[in-house]
Amino acid sequence: MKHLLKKTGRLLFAVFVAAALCGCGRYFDMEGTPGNQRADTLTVPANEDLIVVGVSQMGSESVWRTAHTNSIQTTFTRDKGYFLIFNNARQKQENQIKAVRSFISQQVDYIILSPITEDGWDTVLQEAKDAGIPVILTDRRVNVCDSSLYTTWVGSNFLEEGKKAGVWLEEYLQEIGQEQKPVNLVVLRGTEGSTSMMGRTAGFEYITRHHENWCILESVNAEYTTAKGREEMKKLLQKYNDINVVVAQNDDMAFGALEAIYDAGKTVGENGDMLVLSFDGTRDALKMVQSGAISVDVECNPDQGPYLSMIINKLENDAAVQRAYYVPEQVFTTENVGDFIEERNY
Ligand code: GZL
Repeated sequence: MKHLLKKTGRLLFAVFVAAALCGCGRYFDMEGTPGNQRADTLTVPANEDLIVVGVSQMGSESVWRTAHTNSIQTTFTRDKGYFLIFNNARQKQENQIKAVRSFISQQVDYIILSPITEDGWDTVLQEAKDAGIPVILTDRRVNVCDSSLYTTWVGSNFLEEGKKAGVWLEEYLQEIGQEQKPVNLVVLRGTEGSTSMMGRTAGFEYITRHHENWCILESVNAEYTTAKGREEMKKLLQKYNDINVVVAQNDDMAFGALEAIYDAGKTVGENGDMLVLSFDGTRDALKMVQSGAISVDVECNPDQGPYLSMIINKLENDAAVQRAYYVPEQVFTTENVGDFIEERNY
């Protein structure tokens, strides 16, 4: 298998490092990358035929991210034949770049990258390519000049997610006979420059453009966090007294927005002052869909670990892989949420 050849190289590399540092065949995080969730030094027993996978996760900004991390960490385990080197970049691209360089210097077999934003990856991904290490993207995408700098990508169709939220609102307004009435919306956007934010924004706006009576009063960056969602929603409520719909591009921002709405003495839901639309579909949010506080939650599926290991298995056996793998997703409403909430494990 491919990584066996690399393993020999790694062993020689590890012996060299060990000899130099009187270690014992240990892997070092050569950059001392901050936020590394694993020990700075790792030991891959020489007698184990493990596939070494370096994972650069952008951070832990949301419940969804935690579930995404959990899916990866429960997939790439030693009993399944992997040695996982996992790094949490704490929302900083420069930490992700350092982590990727550390993986390259440790000559891992594969690099898995969940890029916080799309731009700024050409140089370090070229270094990975030059080192002969395949890079697999998960969740968000990268904007690079040479698409051969990564092997494939696993994630969601964010444009469709945005459209799904818009279509739900269209159908809801028709059901209550208000499809012609003016609708004032505010948008809490996710991380600037992220694939998910750009896709959801474009998808929702595609639907908005079909309704002259829909007006997006303001769209603000709330960074996918509850704190920023609360802070930005408070400002919007102070600025506008006629908000009909809040589009929160993830559940964490929706939670913060709801706090600000309640603090302002406003109500939400079918008979409230405004509707809250959200994305991700985390368990706590689905409880709010069940209660009507959140009107619709467009699922974003974080369970991408199994797809990533399927891809690595294909690559290990020189099998062809697709350029993209889309995870299955649905839309949760008060009508159907009861069928799914119990099985929600995040
Ligand atoms: C979506 C992912 C987003 C989630 C947020 O794939 O990029 O980032 O919707 C997370 O919860 O922070």
